[in-house]
Amino acid sequence: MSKRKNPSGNENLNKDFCDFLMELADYEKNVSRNIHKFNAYKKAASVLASQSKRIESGEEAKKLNGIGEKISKKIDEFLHTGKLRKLENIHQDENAQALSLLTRVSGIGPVKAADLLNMGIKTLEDLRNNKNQLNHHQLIGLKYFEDFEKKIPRSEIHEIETIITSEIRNLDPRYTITICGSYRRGKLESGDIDALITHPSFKLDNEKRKDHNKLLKSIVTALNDLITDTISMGDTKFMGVCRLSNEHPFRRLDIRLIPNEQYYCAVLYFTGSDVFNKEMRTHALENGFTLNEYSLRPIGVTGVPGEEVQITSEEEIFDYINYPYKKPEERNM
Ligand code: 8DG
Ligand code: CA
Ligand code: CA
Repeated sequence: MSKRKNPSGNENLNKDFCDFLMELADYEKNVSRNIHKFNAYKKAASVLASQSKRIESGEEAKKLNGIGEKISKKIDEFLHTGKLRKLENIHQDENAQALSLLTRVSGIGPVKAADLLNMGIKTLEDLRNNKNQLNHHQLIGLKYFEDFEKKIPRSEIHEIETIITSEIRNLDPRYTITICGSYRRGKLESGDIDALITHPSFKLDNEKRKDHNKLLKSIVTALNDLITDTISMGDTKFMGVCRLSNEHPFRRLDIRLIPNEQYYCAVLYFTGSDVFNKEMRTHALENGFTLNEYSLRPIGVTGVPGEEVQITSEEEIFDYINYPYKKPEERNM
């Protein structure tokens, strides 16, 4: 794992707090299925990671945006005892451990994991013995479980980016290709590869829209040497598996074909981080705009979103909502 850096590029001095908060966040997502607590823990971890000083007490932490009474108490407990009773209990809880393991399989979410657990399926071996319970995505997740857990070094994504770009430009030099996600934020390692593609003729209101699934098909075909498995193939979204060479692990690859008008909102969204996206959406709302992965729209006096704003760069989105521009590397929250 790369060290979490705060925005000034320094090492994260609160990493031990962030680690336990992220473990609690995962627990809330996968076991309790409490999305509010999940978000609260992630937000708290993000705020602590962005501090340029070591936080010395719960009281000090509580002054930070996004840290309340409960989390500040956990920080005190951790500072005083070096551990958390809540996490100790979770570690002792067999069912919680099973749910955490099952949700590590690509395609198995918290609900599916709970179903499997109810059937007595708790381990990878149980999954291998009950393949009839799994869909195509989950079977691929199981098949490549070990490889999908491995982080992808930046240099490897760069090589994959070079191949994708040259193969697609071979089809048509007017394609624009952006690898988003943590790679675009400058991370040294990523969990998967998020490729976004657009083309000047790929417009929202194009009459020939129904032909566009052929575009994505031809792109995936052109990447035949790289792509090893298809998880799902829609008109605009490919989910699959790729491998640089026999010496490399199998990697998760998503390719999205985005209408031209929506490209920069999509690039912004899929660059993340998700905590950054949330903050930016909140800021947009405070400035009278609604922002999502498709568009930026002003909110009228009646509270109804108006026509989408025409956007031709990421910077424009920041400008419209009066938010100082942040380079992708500054969006690691
Ligand atoms: P990683 O793959 O290295 O683990 O990190 P990542 O690239 O930041 O995460 P990701 O799960 O691949 O998602 C890519 C971006 O998509 C993320 O940075 C922000 C955006 N995004 C959200 N919410 C969600 C969501 O619920 N699911 C997914 N897949 N992406 C989301 O803002
Ligand atoms: Ca990613
Ligand atoms: Ca992804």
